[in-house]
Formats: sequence, structure tokens, C-alpha cells
Amino acid sequence: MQGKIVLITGASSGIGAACAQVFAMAGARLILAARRLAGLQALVAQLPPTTDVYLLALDVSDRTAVAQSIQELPDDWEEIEILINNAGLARGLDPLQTGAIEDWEEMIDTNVKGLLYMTRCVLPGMLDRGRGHIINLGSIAGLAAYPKGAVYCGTKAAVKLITEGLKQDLLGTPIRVSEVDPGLVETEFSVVRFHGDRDRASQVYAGVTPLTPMDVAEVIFFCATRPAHVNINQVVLMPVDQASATLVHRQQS
Ligand code: NDP
Ligand code: 8X3
Repeated sequence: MQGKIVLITGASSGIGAACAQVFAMAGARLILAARRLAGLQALVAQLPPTTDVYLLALDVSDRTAVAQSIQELPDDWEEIEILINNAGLARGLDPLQTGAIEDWEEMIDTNVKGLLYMTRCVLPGMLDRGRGHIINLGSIAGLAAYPKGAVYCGTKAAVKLITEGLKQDLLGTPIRVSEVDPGLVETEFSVVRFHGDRDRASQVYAGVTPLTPMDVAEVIFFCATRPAHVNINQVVLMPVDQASATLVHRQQS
């Protein structure tokens, strides 16, 4: 990992920020992308001081901005070895018949189109160099739907099949493709889903020991550090207190 360039989207918070910590500890050079530059700058202050970092204030759902950001990388940041497509979000928890269309569009634009835009821009360089690894953040939400989550679940199901199809399209090349599918992880995810309602967000994790962002980052790091002939296709991880999106064991307080 020493000196390898790792591009992490959604690095200003949660799982992406934890990935930055883990890969920095291993000596990677990091391109950290998110919309909130201040969040990225705060993260950099927590990384080992010798970490070589390039920050991208980027909305992954903006196709033109994605293309421009990748095209305009300085020469010594062009050779991306690992792309972690982590930027993503849920908005709302509503029956489809009353869901907010702006919420749907934000989820689809970020979780599906953003991941595609990033991949489309970074992959040709990997193919030219003959090495690279795309790691996508799916979710257990992409493996089975749950009530009021149809659109978020649909975006993560799309990530699953896009990842599977990409692996097929890259057969015969050395490029690796992995998907990591967590269950409940305590991050800003639920605060974002509930449009800033922290009390409601905290109920999601009440009485449960959820995964930490670091639990997920360590699995991503494992996927990225197998021998070159080994491809980890998919990892599903959830807390011991969880059996599916809707089956969660909660301690009574
Ligand atoms: P957080 O809300 O803590 O982090 C999400 C990150 O994505 C932030 O850094 C945010 O940065 C970034 N982001 C969101 N939209 C955009 C955008 N349009 N362009 C660029 N960056 C964006 O949530 P998590 O860490 O939990 O989520 C990370 C990934 O993990 C997501 O794909 C999520 O769906 C997935 N996941 C999360 C689970 C959980 O229980 N928490 C479980 C399973 C999967 P900024 O706002 O600065 O742009
Ligand atoms: C996030 C996990 O179950 O809250 O992808 O949708 S869940």
C-alpha cells in the first residue's frame, strides 16, 4: 500500500473518513473527495502528519465536475490504484406512494449515477496502466428491500448489479472489482436520511451495538490488500445484533 494512490469519495464523514485513516496508516497517498471541503480539512488534521493528501471538493452527481476533477489531477496524482466509491446517502423513510421525488432523485443521482461517473472517469487510466481496483459501497439494503426504503434499496441493488456487471466486463484484465455491503453502521447516515433530525436518527441505533465506520474500513482494507490474483467479489457484514434490515435485536433500557 506504501505510496499507492487511493481515491475515496465521501471522505468527509463516516466510513469514507475511516477508510482515509486506515489507508493513511498503511502509507497510501490519498485523494479525498466530498462536497464539504471543511470536513475533508478536519479529517486531514487527524491523519498521520506525513500523509500525502490531495483534496477534491466534488459533488459526484455532477458529471461535468467529476470529469473535470479527474482530468485536472496534477501529474503526480494521476495514477489512481484504488477507487473507493463510498459517497452515498439515503433521504427519507417513506412509503413509495408518498415519497418526495427530490429525495429519490438525490439518492439515484448520488448512489448510482455518481458511482458510474467516477468509475467511468477513473477506469480507463487503470486499464492503460494494467492495474487497479474498484471498491463499491453497497449495503444489505441492496440485497433485500425493507418497508419505506424502496428507492434507497433500489439504488443499492443497482450498485450490486453494476458491480457484478463491471467484474464481467473486466474479465481478461488485471483490474479488480469488489463490493462491501454493511448493515447498521453508526455514522451521519441516519441524520442525513432524516434531514438533520438527530433525535430520530439516534433511535435507529437505540439498544444496539452497531458496526463502527472503522469496522467497515478494515474490511475494505482487507479487500484491497489481497494478492494480485485474488478478487474479493462481495463481503456482507452486519452487527451481531442484526440478522436483516428489519430483524434487529435491541436491549431494553
Ligand atoms: P455519512 O453520511 O457519514 O457519509 C456519507 C459521505 O458521502 C459524506 O462524506 C458525504 O460528504 C458524502 N456524499 C454524499 N453525497 C455526496 C455527493 N453528492 N458527492 C460527494 N460526496 C457525497 O454516511 P456513511 O459513512 O454511513 O455512508 C457511506 C456509504 O456507506 C454510503 O454509500 C452508504 O449508503 C453506505 N452504507 C451505510 C450504512 C450505514 O448504516 N451507515 C450501511 C450500508 C451502507 P459531503 O456531504 O461532504 O458531500
Ligand atoms: C444502510 C443500511 O439497513 O439502514 O445502507 O438501509 S440500512
